Order: sequence, then structure tokens, then C-alpha cells
Amino acid sequence: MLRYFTSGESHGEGLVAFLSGLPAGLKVDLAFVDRELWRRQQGYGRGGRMKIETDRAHILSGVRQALTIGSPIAVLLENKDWKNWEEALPVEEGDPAKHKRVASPRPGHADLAGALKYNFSEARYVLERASARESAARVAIGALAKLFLRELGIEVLSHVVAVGATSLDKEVPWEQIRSLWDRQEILLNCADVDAEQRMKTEVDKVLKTGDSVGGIFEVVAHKVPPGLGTYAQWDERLDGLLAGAVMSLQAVKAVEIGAGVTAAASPGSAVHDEIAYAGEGNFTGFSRSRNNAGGIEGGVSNGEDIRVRGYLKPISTLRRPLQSVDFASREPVKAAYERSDVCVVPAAGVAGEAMVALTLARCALEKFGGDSMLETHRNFQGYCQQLKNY
Ligand code: EPS
Repeated sequence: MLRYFTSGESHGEGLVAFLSGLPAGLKVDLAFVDRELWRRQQGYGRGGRMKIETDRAHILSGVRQALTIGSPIAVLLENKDWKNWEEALPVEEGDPAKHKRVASPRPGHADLAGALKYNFSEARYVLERASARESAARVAIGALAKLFLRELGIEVLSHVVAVGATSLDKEVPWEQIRSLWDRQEILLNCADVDAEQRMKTEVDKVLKTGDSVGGIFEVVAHKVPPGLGTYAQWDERLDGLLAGAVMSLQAVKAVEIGAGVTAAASPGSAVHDEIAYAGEGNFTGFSRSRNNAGGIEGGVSNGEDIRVRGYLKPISTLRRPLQSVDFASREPVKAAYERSDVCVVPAAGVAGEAMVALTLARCALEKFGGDSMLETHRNFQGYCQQLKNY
């Protein structure tokens, strides 16, 4: 079974991610992992931190001679900014005068809820772990999940559908999403250049006013075979697993699969994807006229592209802060401000890809199993043959 978790503080020495359960014999392309980390750092509206950090995956265990060996994988991402924080966040007691308090909680951030929960007198430790910097660790292991899925012919990528009030109203075909990956400069990772310019204007507006902006990213998983996930038990449904995985990302407040949001207001005839039999196709001879289901019916992948959207609230650290309360005096004050981003929609999309890839890799391993890639391939090909013969 594929299991994963992360540790690390935003301004600590580094982030660590663990991934256990990948079969042995998977080729690990470190340049690919680092490019995924680079992609997460891009986008118009990111803050000064991204100029400090150049995230690189330092694999500590589980990979030898460029292949997985079936043992748990640990990945370290160093925080270059740590040198500026060693006295503020020491592991040992250190000098309390050098600790950096977060004196008033930011509305929308975890600050107040976290301080109450863990009984902290201020929000420094809450900020450190709740920060979206943690998503870099997920992207590192998500890249390994992507390498595994690629072996089965599955690819996972994202694009930006909306920034603030500017949105793209057409479905973007896979080939266009795929071509975004080749861009050497990432503005807002939108497939439509005109819409991307309008999205940039949305970011410029909030940059001027000291505000922040949210948006929507869409993750697309291409060539997923029918049959991942199941309706047999509530917690094994693929849509539920994907929704939970994407919702777990910092700042995501809603998740949509396929045309889920507009479908709620449409008649069934305008929503459901009619079925035809063409005799040949990706996995079977069945085909669909459209993909409003987002590649999942009854909690099971149906062979169409899987489409999952993450809706991001605007970043909650504001240069022109909202009203809050001082933790110590309980007097009304402005919320704390610390260097931050104003728009992270493209970056969140890359983190969304990681979560979708990890979820699909887990479901694929549950279905096909295998301790070595040879065994996984054999099982996968046997199933694909079964689908062809259906
Ligand atoms: C970061 C995400 C944001 C950044 C952070 C790096 O974190 P948060 O969710 O706390 O707003 O602001 O950088 C800093 C904390 C900083 O020192 O600038 C990321 O995605 O890497």
C-alpha cells in the first residue's frame, strides 16, 4: 500500500517527505523531480521567498543506482532561508529575545484556531507548519508518483482556469495542457494567452492595493484506465479520495469533479455523457460524446480524462491587514503581516497534480499490486488485455 507523509516548518532547516510502497525497479529521474519543484515555485504574484529558495530534492533513502529498491523513500528539501532563522527557531532553547512572535492572528489563516488548539500564546509555530511551503514536500513525492504512473501510460498535469473574477469558460483539451509543461517561463499557467493577460491584470490590481486574490486550477489525469476506485465502499470511491486529497491543500476551499458545479443546476439530459460503441479506443471500444463526469462515474474511473478543480480562497496574509486582536493584550490591532505571496493559483495547481498523482498511484497499486515494476506491468497489461477482450 502506498503511504506518505511530510514534516518540516516553513522557516526550519528543511522539509522532509516520506513515501512508502512504490514497487522496486522504478526509474527515478531526479531532473524531473526538480523540474516539478521548480514549477511549483513559479507564477506571477509569488512573494520574495521564491527568490531565496531553489528547491531541490535530496533523496536520502529508498533509491539506489537511479532505481527504487522497494524500501521507504525519504526526500529532504533544504530551506535556504534557514540561515536567517536559526536564532528565531532554534531546536534548543536559544535566546527568547530572538524568537519572532506572530502577535495577532491573521483572519483566514490557521493562526487563531491553531494557537487555541495547541495552547500557544502566539501563532509562530502555527504559521510555520500551516504554511503552503509544506506543499513543496508533497510535490517532491508527487513527482515520484507521476514517474510510477507514467510507466502505466498515465500523465497528470494542471492549468489555471480562473484568477479572481477572470475565468476561462471553455474546456481545454489535453494536448494544450500538455504543451503548457514545456513553457520555460510560467506567468499564470493559463492555456489561453489573452485570458492569461487578463488574469495578470487581476494580480496587478491586488499588488497595488495590498490585497490578495484566489482562483481555480484544474488537474487533468490523462489515460487513466477504467476501473480505479470502487462504489463498493464509501471510503474507496475515487471521487471522494481525490476530493479529500485536493481539499487538503493549503487555501483550497472547494473541489469540483468534471462539471459538478454547473451540473447541479442543469437537467440530467444536459449533464450525462452519452455512450457509443466505436469498436476501438484507448482501453475499450466504448466512447463518450463529452466528459461532464470528469472521468469518474459511481466512484470508479471510466476511462475518460479525470478532471478535478481546486477552488482557492485569496491568500490570507495581507499587506493591508484586516482587523484582529493582540494575543497578549486582547486589544484590537491589525493582523500580523509577514512576507507572503498575493496569488498562488499556478503553484497550487502543481501541488494539486501531486495530490492527484499520489491518489491515483495508490489506487493503481491497490488494483494491480506488485513488489517489482515487472510484476506491476504484468498485472496491468493483463488487465488492459481483459478490457480489450470485453
Ligand atoms: C510558500 C508559501 C507561502 C509563502 C512562504 C513560502 O506560505 P504561507 O502559506 O505561509 O503564506 O509566503 O514563504 C514564506 C513563509 C516567506 O518567508 O516568504 C511556499 O509555497 O513555498
